[in-house]
Amino acid sequence: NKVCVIGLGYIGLPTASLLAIKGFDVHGVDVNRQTIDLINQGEVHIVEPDLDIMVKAAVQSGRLHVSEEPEEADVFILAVPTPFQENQKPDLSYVKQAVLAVVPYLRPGNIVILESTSPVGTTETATEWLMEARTDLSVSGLVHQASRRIYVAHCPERVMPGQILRELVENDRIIGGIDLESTQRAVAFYRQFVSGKILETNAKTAEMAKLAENSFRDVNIAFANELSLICDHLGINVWELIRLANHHPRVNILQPGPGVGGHCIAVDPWFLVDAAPEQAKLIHTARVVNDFKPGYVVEKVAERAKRLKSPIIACLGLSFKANIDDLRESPAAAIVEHLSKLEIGTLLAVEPHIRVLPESLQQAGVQLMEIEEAVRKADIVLLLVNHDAFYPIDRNLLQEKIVMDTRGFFSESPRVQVGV
Ligand code: SAJ
Repeated sequence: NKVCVIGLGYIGLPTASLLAIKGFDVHGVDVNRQTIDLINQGEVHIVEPDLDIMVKAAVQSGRLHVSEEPEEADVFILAVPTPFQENQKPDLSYVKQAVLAVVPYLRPGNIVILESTSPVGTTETATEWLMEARTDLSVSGLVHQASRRIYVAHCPERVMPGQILRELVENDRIIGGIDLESTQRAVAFYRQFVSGKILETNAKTAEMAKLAENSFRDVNIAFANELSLICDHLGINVWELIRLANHHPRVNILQPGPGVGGHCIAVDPWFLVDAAPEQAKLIHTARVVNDFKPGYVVEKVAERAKRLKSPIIACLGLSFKANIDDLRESPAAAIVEHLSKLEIGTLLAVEPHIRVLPESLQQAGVQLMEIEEAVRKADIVLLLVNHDAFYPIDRNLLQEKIVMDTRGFFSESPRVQVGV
């Protein structure tokens, strides 16, 4: 079986190397020349545990080769970006580019699988693009068309960054074909390397399932964030409140934070708001609540800083969530950048997972520092990311500091400014 994977990002590259390791002949395609050269040397451009070992093994086995052009294959997997800028339309240009790139190589019997998180209906639209370009092929179920038949399906990803390779194999997978035969052919393909359950449905439901999963999480995070705003208003420690409420056997309130980052949870709900603006009210409001938090944190810190003469503020954590080095779409990084523009004091940044500050923070005069030194120097300690690496910090150092904790990280310590 030969597989052509279009898009070698944090889904495409792990998928391509896993398939090669499992014995498939894999051809990977990307538009980025540097990515291609790196992979051909067995290196990776993505921070993901064990991925470099997998890619090196896959390339050395001779079963993974990558270039800028697709090749003929039995299965084509499209794993390209589907960016969505709030208040705009979903950007399907990368999907269209990938579909048109594979068009010349399609043969009867091929399966085309869209793995990118997409607005409901994208897989059907992509099928129309294919049919317009290749009138010699057919997606009709009629018997006399069997010899020209190709199959199209959607199979969304739900891997957790940091555990991608394990989850790719173990997670249950939803497979939605544009018709029953497409579903069944795609299912037969995934059964060859997925140990999780294979769940069959149609393409639109598969697209919707991914959006529902991440919107579910965003709404639940918004509920926690709204509780943090209410508790600040009422003078209640929200961390204590949630800990107590979660003792209810059927209550599981998530954790408030300084905002929702990453390019999944903060993005996918917008696909639903865009598709059903009149109906997706709770999902839309959750986005508004979550996107309100960064500005709220900046306002609270500025309020406290203004009461001090030229304060030093130690900002603990810049990444979008704990124990990773990804600063893309990170509320923590956005908060630090916003604070630097207010010029309310000296900003020290502590981020154990990076070596160099992003250009924007360097230019804003923010200094990257080890946690002990930053906390000693600071008047205000602002905890933005609950990195495990912050646990050892001596709590006595915090006694005479103003601690603003957006994650309930120090919540067991007394004298902690609640909420935020
Ligand atoms: N967050 C909170 N409070 C919480 C949980 C998360 O503030 O209680 C924040 C995090 O700090 C982060 C953001 O939300 O800024 C997203 O965090 P996340 O833990 O959801 O991490 P992601 O975005 O890396 O992973 C999610 C997962 N989806 C679900 O849990 C439904 C993952 O399984 C998906 O594969 C991934 O999105 C994706 O690729 O869609």
